[in-house]
Amino acid sequence: MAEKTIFKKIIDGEIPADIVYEDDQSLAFRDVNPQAPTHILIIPRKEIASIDHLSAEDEQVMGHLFLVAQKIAKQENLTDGYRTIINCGEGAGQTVFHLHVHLMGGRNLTWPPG
Ligand code: IU
Repeated sequence: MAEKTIFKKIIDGEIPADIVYEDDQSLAFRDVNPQAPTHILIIPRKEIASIDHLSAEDEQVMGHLFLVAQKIAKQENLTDGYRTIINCGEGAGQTVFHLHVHLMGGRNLTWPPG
């Protein structure tokens, strides 16, 4: 069996994380290396490696992750705006192969990202 990703270990409670939200389908926790005052990762409990690994049955959970992002943005008081990012593949900077939505805010975010 393939080695568990670090995020699967967080889901399974094997390693700690600063969890800010959870429900039956998702979990959200603070990034250990934040790139903005608010930098939270929202992940599905289901093991999906990346956007490239999505199938039709994942349509609902992907929408759910963005409703969670909206909820957390309110919770974090990101009234000036925020950004959601999903890196897909090493060339795009993905380092953890459990799909995750970065939710970033609390500072002026420039465009385009690097
Ligand atoms: P990426 O899109 O795969 O590059 O994002 C992975 C993120 O996971 C990155 O921002 C890391 O700082 C973050 N992270 C974490 O929060 N906790 C960890 O134990 C590890 C990475 I490894």
